[in-house]
Amino acid sequence: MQEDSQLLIQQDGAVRTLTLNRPAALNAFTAGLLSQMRAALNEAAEDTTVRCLVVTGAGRAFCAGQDLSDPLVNPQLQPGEAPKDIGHLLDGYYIPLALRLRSMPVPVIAAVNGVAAGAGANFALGCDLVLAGQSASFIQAFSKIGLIPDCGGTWLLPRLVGRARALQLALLGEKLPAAEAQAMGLIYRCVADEELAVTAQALAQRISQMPVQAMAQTRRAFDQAGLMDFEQALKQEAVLQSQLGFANDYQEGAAAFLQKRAPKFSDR
Ligand code: T3D
Repeated sequence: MQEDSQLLIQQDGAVRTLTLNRPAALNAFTAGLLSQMRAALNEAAEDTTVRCLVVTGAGRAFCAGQDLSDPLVNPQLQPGEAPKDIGHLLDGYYIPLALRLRSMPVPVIAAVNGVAAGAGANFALGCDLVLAGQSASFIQAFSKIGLIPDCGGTWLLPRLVGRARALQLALLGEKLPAAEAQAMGLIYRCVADEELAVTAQALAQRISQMPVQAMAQTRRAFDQAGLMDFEQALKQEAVLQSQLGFANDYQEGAAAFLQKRAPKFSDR
């Protein structure tokens, strides 16, 4: 692990942990950090030793969203300088990152250790299970700088908490404490700050022993079912169940149940 890297990568057994590491800027995303995160997700997706991922932040924040001082977006224009098209930033960095995250072949846990703002909040919410420390918070900071939620926020927020609360969060841009985020169903669980890392690692180790291929397909089925009618969703279930029925994990899971022993899952 290189301590001076913007993204730290550690592995413990089948669990890989990616730590955003720009604590002085609250781990705000630069073009470099966005590229490193995408590359790390690609590597984890390719590496069959990885069966669960944890993403977290170094220092007191999870991620403050886009680094507003990054030359790619720097709005402090010189006289006569034309504004940059920030749509290119989304096309080139955030869209590929969000799609990569949402199509990982293994479950991804966000361990939100402090404030998660803007694209940092929506990157966390795009993960499969979101754990947060009690002092963490979520801020849809976009409205404060004249933007709309990105990194999947317009899709994720209404689905997670409904239109009324999604609009409340997105329009007002207020700080939502982790406990309230759990209460409204935005995240999985809020835990004591000092228990966050150990809880996230224990959950990841537990998941790494589970049938992760089926878990990744469950995420995919949920995401696609949101765009289908009931009958289409039933048919999608049949297609995916058919595929999984031929996989080793189903054979192993069913056999282990009948033989009254612990299963050993291996598909990915
Ligand atoms: O062009 C585009 O932007 C397109 C892409 C959009 C995607 C987005 O994510 S838009 C949203 C961008 N993020 C924000 O607007 C959040 C900005 N940050 C804040 O509102 C606050 O920092 C927080 C509420 C997150 C935390 O507040 P606080 O009081 O705990 O910390 P702080 O003092 O504001 O920040 C500490 C340092 O981090 C400070 O640096 P300094 O003064 O100690 O040298 C601050 O400038 C830096 N920092 C925090 N957020 C960012 C940042 N630096 C650059 N970019 C940031 N987003």
